Amino acid sequence: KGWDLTDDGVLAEIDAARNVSLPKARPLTVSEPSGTAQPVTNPATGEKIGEVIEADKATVEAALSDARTWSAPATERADVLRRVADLYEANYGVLFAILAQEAGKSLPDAVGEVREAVDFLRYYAQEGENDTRAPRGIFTAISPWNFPLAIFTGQISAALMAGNAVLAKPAEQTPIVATKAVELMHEAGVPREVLQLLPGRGPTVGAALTSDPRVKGVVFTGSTDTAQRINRTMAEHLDPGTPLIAETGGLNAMIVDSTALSEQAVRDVVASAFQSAGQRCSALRCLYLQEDSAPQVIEMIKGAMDQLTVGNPWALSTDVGPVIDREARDEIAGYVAQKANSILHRIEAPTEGTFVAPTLLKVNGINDLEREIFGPVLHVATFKARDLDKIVTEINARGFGLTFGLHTRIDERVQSISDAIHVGNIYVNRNQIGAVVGSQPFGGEGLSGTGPKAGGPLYLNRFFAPEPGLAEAGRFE
Ligand code: TXE
Repeated sequence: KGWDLTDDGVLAEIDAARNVSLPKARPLTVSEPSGTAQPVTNPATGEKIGEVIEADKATVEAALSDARTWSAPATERADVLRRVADLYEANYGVLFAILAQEAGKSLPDAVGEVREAVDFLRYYAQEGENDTRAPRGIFTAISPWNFPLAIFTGQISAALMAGNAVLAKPAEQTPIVATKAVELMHEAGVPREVLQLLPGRGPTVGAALTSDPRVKGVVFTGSTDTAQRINRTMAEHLDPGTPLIAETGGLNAMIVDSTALSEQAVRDVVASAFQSAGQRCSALRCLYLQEDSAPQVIEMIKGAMDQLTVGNPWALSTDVGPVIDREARDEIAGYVAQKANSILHRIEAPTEGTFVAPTLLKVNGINDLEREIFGPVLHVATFKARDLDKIVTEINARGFGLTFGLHTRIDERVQSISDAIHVGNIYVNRNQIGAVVGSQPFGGEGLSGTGPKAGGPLYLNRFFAPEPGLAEAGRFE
């Protein structure tokens, strides 16, 4: 089921949700929780929209000792997850409202996010309902703010489907949607001792949940740096062989040669680089254009950027909402200011709130990108046909392997570049955007993650206790 943003009923529901009071974010644990209150703000306006009680040490400790694996048969667990999916669908208005206000999601992005969360629930339910393997035990699930419902739900539903006890720590910025989601999971029948929510900071709650020897697995999505830190913590404190399933950042490239259909390529470039204000790990960061067609394609990209509306995520006319918080805005703005001499194009953005103007920067290649800039900034380089192999080598050598896009009408080129490039997801002549649960599993290689790909048939495997005699895959390096 989709939500058609031109349908009057859907619009009325969304309109009504504008005024609902948002749930108070708090630990949802077996024992009575305690902790300190922190404000939650709307990135578009800077206004306080609510509060979160962040779990303290005692609450984390109690959650660890109260946690129990899910003894219900797999078919029953699957039914409960399907009921969660139904509840998400029934509550879409309030979920959109939270996503817009807490995470700055535009309405089309919010639609996509709820859709993806529902798909994860139904997909893992179907994949796992006949599986008789045993769970590992307590699984920690640590999620980012950029898909605070979809990734959060995907991690938890996979761990639950395998029968694990789950301790979920959402990102600091997005505890409200996490609280709503876990309330719905409990309402659907996930026992409280099987799933507990522990909002709080990475270095405190996150660190505690990845260093306690009672934890038998960690599923993480976030930055590469944090994954590496968690990997070290786990190596020091947890049983050898405890899996870390990590999905991390990227430096994603696309090659557009002179045979490409330029209208289509430009549409895909602009969508990938600027949708969700560039805050997707799959987003295009470095575009390579073949020299002879580059000037024309760059003009077309500028024209398409001029059509984008940056602003209030709740307005249907908005294409690009705010970035997540002031810190992110200042970091991205500082980066662009440093590169002022390389700006090819930049459009208008509101000055109030945490908006960042979509920006096009000239570079020589991916090696000019010092790090992943998680915002609406696209880098563009040009190349000569004879240098294609060199570019592929250059992209591979950066070590990130998340997404890669290619626009060309030369079949042999599709084949040779797809064979040579080391990434988890390749997009040929289409939009370089994330996952499609079930049909396009998503995940990276190298510095971009450990696999297995989320939303794919292998994903559940590592959530189960290993079969005797089978070697465990390594950790994130
Ligand atoms: O990450 P952070 P962010 C990536 C994306 C970008 C990042 C954005 O590319 O790099 O995620 O998310 C917790 N011990 N992807 O800025 O800071 C922290 O509290 C334990 C990739 O939020 O790494 C939060 O809950 N936990 C992607 C979570 O880690 C700690 C899809 C992530 O925070 C911790 C989406 C610690 N010491 C985003 N420190 C993909 N590849 O699929 C922090 N945390």
